[in-house]
Amino acid sequence: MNRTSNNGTRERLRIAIQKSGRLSEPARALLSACGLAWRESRDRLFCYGESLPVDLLLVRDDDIPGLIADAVCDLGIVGRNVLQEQAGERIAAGKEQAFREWRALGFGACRLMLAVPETWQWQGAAELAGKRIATSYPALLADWLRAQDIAAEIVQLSGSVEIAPRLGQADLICDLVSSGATLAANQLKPVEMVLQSEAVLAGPVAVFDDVRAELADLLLRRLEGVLKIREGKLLLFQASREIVPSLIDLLPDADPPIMTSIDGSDRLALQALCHSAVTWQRLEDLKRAGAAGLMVVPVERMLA
Ligand code: PRT
Ligand code: ZN
Repeated sequence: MNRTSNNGTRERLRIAIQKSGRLSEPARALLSACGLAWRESRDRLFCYGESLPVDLLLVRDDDIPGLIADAVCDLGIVGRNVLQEQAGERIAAGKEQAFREWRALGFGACRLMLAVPETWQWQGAAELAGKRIATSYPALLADWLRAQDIAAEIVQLSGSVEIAPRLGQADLICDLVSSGATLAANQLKPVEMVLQSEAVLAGPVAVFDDVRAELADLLLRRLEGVLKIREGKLLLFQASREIVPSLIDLLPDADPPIMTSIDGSDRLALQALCHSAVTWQRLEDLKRAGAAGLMVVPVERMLA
């Protein structure tokens, strides 16, 4: 499975993704949207790329940065929280950086938050001095505390961080939050944000110097196209030339429209790529401002 050419370079790109968990399905869906397809092996740990020489390795998310550092994998899809925590651990251990974030991927959003018991009348970060904070992210928390110039005790736990205050293991916690339901169920409230996270494409610090460079470039370009149009819609409409500037003001998140004169007249046909949902409200506003023949068209693919 590890195809190497005679001079030792790899001819296929290998991407590590989470085997099962919050990021596994969206990661596969995103790569599929980039035109990748695989043949699954029976053990379901390795998927051989059929449409392109890009294979998948299905692993635990925490293993992904290390697999990149050891060059077992070329790229990985992992939470920024995991990537930055392990980067912090490497710094603390005096190791050089071996991976970095290549691109944010727009899913798996969450925040690493400090959360305190609901009864705590929170006054600000200065209150943390001397307190015990339970977390699975000691390196990120230590960095944040250092930046705030606060000396607090970090209690490292591998799971169920949210019950630590009730068990008397800590005064507060530092954990990932998405909906906030887990905090509320444990009578905790979020007070300070340590990191804004989402799934990212991670890769080595240095660029590839063999065929993987081209494959990685191709993948990045396709990702760019897929992510750019995810929410995007093409808006088609007609308007007379003099009102076009006021219509463009109503489309703040659209690319500059392409305009074509209809029969050489002052009437223009316009097409604008909008980067967020085009709501009924927005269409009605455009119509009121003089646009006609409004049509919203989904975009399937884009290559800049
Ligand atoms: O088995 P493996 O080690 O691969 O998986 P895992 O259990 O370590 O990871 P998984 O699947 O739980 O999470 C993978 C990644 O998803 C994380 O590293 C984050 O980048 C991202 N992510 C997004 C989250 C959440 N949202 C999230 N809410 N990861 C964890 N949570 C947990 C959080 O720790 C807390 O327990 O969900 C709970 C809070 O959720 P809310 O909605 O109640 O606020
Ligand atoms: Zn994990």
